[in-house]
Amino acid sequence: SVSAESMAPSKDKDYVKVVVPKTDEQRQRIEASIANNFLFKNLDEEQYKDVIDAMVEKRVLKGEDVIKQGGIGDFFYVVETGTFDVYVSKNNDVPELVNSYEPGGSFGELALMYNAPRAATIVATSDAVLWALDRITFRRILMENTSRKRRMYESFLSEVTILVSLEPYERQKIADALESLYYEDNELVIKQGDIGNNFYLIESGEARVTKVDENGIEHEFPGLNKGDYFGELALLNNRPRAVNIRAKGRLKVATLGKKAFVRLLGPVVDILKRNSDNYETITRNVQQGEISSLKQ
Ligand code: 1OR
Repeated sequence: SVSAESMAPSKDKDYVKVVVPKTDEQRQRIEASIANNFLFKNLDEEQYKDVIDAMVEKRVLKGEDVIKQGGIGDFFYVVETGTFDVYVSKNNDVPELVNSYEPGGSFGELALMYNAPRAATIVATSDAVLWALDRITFRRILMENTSRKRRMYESFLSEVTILVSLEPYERQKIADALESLYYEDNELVIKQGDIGNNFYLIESGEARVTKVDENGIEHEFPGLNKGDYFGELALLNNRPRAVNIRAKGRLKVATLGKKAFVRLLGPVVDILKRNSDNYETITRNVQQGEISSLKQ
């Protein structure tokens, strides 16, 4: 159900703000739907209000195509309720299932960002409620941030060994969710025994790895460098942090929260788990006093 649109004048001469009238209840539903979506982070109050003003509620039935591959990009969508499958057909072959979305997810940004045809077909796999944002508002408010972040992390992520098997689009989604943090020399990034909430990639600098054993003796392990990752173990196994990680000199990391880690690194979880088997070998060697050049 698409309600009537009205246009309100704005300070900027180049555009008129889109204002689709809505109830408080609808506003609350939008806010809940975008609360954990990275594309909506870092908006100022006015941008946030403009986005909510412009959104249109769209109800779809199970089996309906919301987006057709090859079509023209008109709206960006956020999922309030329901589920969706994503199909891509290459060279007119039979469409292949490549992705899916749940409540809180969003799709349809590519065609709007790059003035390109729709890259995929999106079909509702249940009855669903979407919030649609028009192309102009999307480009005016959400695009700058999104493309800047994707550009910023693009070359770094393409060099991270653990991520090489991912599709470029999967790395872009990781870029959307990353945040960079700086640590000064010797500052603690991860404390042994703590609960783990984040996963880290080293953007620049080095990190030291130490572990305190049952006798209170701290052992030093081989360090970590640019492109290496850490912090996955506690997230994979729901266990306390296994080691201390400290900055060695100035350290810059890109970090993902636990939810984003689970959602976005699903395709490489097996590799992460396989690599973590090596930790035991490294630990044994270090405890036997053979600090070797072994690295994961
Ligand atoms: P859009 O405007 O092109 C289709 O309309 C949307 O599907 C697209 O924006 C994305 O938001 C979404 N490749 C391209 N688009 C995808 C993909 C995808 N997944 C979701 N969309 N791939 C799947 C990566 C896991 C790559 C397949 C080769």
